[in-house]
Amino acid sequence: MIKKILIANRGEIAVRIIRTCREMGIETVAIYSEADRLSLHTRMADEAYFIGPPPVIESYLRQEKIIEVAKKAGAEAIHPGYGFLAENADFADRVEEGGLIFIGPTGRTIRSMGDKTQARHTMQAAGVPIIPGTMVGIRDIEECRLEAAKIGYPVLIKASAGGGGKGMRIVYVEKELASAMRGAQGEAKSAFGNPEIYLEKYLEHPRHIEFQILADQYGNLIHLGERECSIQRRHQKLIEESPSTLLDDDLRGKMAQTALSVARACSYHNAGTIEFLLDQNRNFYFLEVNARLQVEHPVTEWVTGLDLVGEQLRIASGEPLALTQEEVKRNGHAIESRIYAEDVGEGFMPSIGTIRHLNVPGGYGVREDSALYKGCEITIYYDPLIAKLITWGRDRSEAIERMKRALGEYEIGGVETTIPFCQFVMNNPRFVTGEFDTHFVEEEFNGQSVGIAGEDLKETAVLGAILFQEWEKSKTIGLVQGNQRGKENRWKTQGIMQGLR
Ligand code: MV4
Repeated sequence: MIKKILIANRGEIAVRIIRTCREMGIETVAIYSEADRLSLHTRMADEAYFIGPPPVIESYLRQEKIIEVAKKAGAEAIHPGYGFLAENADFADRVEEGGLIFIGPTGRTIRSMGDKTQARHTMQAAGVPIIPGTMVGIRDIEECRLEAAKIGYPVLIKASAGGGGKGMRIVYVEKELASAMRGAQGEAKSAFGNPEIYLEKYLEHPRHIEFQILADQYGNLIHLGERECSIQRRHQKLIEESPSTLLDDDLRGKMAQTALSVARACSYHNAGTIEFLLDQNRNFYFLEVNARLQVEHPVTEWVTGLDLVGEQLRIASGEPLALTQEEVKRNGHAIESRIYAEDVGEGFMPSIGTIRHLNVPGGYGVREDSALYKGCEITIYYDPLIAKLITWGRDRSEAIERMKRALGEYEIGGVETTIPFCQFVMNNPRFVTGEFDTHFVEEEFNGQSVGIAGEDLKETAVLGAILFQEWEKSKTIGLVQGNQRGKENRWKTQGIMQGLR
């Protein structure tokens, strides 16, 4: 077993990885930027090395520097977490060339899945269903017209080097095709350095469901079931859960076998995620491979009882999978609420500041993964995801009720957060009945609950005055939040406080 690893990341995921390492007796090496001198990951690791100024390009993305630190510290492996260098094929190669273990799949696997037209070919050859569309990149508008007519409108223009939604254009009628094509090519060139695009049939109301897989270096593969990730806004996931309300055992079984075929087809090892889109007739199509540990991995951990970071470390150490598919048992239901430092009332604008007040929920069936502490700074330099709140229930409705309870306990003072948005979702009838798709947020949420109107105005004014007094006394925004008269008043309260400030 690996004895010492460097964690090439920060925030909640670095803390998450350190925790498992400690349990397994693996020594940890943190790296930190100027902005993270006092951060939790810096303090929790056994050793920590300064790597540069706050901007990621000068710190967490410095490949050679990070590898040099790993060697100097005597680490045998590098865990990239998610984001930053996690899916950088060149980094994975460089780590291995430096005689270290990259905790993830090979650079070759990452590269082959990064090219979307190549991935479509590989998957088609493996008998995996892909969304109808072109199998090669498209260069000129005539070819584009021809192919779009063959596929049938609406079509979606995607970047060959893309992923995550960048450079995509929906086209409903032929006359919009030429300008959309030019736009997509320009965006693809500036975002990925490669202007190549291709076409797919546009699925109008898809659900986004992904399968977690584990694969060792000896060709053994298992799946750990699915995660439903349709509750998102502009490609930023907001709520995830497992299992999905849409799948029955038959469809789950078919998708799982397909996910394993995908992993085999790209010689995948370590923990990975296979993304699918499902159309309104529950036809499923391969979308992408995520060659990393994902933000939402805790929901899978909770329903399977497995520690995914532990499994990653064992696989990277060269151990064969310790369990067979038959030994994977799924139990109950888990939901994750992503807490971003964003102002929901201001179009999810990032909110920065010092955490002045913090009360973290707990109790039966509640897990909180974060790197928050009272006094920590939320800056503009890094991702606004500051915490993940996960609840478990024997069934979905118990997990939802527990999530409502936990969100109501959560007090974060000093920055605006998406807690009120998560509360909105937990109370939304379409979410509760499971009748939603990837358009849920744009259709159901328009920031309405943040405002104050009509009947509520008088009560709110009184409440605001009381709260203002409390605020003056305490001089902390956090105590004001703590004094709410019930969770339904929370947004009104925040609206008032904003007005008063
Ligand atoms: C699609 C699609 C509809 N039809 N492809 C968005 C991210 C990128 N990985 C692929 N994405 C989509 N591809 C076809 N042919 C809709 C999306 C999409 C989406 C997918 C998953 C989760 C959220 C999404 C939000 C908007 C669009």
